[in-house]
Amino acid sequence: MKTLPSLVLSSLVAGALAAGCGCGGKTSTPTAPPAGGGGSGDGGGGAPPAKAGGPYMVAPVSNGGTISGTATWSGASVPVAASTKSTLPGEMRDAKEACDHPSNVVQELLVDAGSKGVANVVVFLKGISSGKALLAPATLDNKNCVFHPHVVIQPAGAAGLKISNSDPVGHNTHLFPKKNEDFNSKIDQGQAPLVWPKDQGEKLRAEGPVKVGCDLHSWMSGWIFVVDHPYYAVAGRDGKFSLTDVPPGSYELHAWHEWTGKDKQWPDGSRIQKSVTVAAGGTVTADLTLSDSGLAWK
Ligand SMILES: [Cu+2]
Repeated sequence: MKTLPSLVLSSLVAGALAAGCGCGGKTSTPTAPPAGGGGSGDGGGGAPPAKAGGPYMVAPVSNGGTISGTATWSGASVPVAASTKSTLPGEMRDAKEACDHPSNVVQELLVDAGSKGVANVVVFLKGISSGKALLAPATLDNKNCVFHPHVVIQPAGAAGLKISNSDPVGHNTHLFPKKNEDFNSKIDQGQAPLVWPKDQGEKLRAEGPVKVGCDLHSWMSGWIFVVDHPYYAVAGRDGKFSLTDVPPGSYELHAWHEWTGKDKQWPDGSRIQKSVTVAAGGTVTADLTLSDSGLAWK
């Protein structure tokens, strides 16, 4: 039932999908790159250098910086009139109602009515080799006949992604990775969580987005984004995001959103990048816009 752009103009709901951004919008432009930039973190009191090309290494970060910003809708108009019935994934009334009325489900593009903040933009550093500890492994839940959260980050080096089912009905979670291991399995009501990759010896190899669907409920749509370190964030309902404890240095900052515009130009969503330099204890602001032309840095 994915007609054109699924979109909801919704008022902010405290706590919902929040990325925990406490950034406050304060901008601090780094004056000069610290010595030993390029992500090795070996200058300015950052993390010690990691072996180039090796796996991510956890190391103490002192005087780390912050990269924060807001993603907002910048199109001439919001592409689709909001449905007053629309709700976020996980906010449906109950599973049966949700499964019986899939048209209520809005997932691909969430724009806040007041601020025009865009939820679910993934922002991450590319190629950072050492720093803070990996975050706790994520869980992708089948909840009220949608995936919750709608976009889930999975660190490549962490234990597998748990896939659970909180619904009183069965699901069949189907992942569509291009490079990582396939996954296609039913998960019954009350069943213990499954894990991707199924073979725990199998590591996720490729960073990037993986489409998720359910073979039993065609409207169910979600994304897993594989990142090989903990420096990532998913924009909350207000479009805000924040990467914290970043070792001082220069990095490639990447941003991704699934929105493909009316013409479906980007099968794997829209992705952009730019260089940023984080000074010791500093804050870099990296605001974004999203429109039918895709993502752009502001
Ligand atoms: Cu399902």
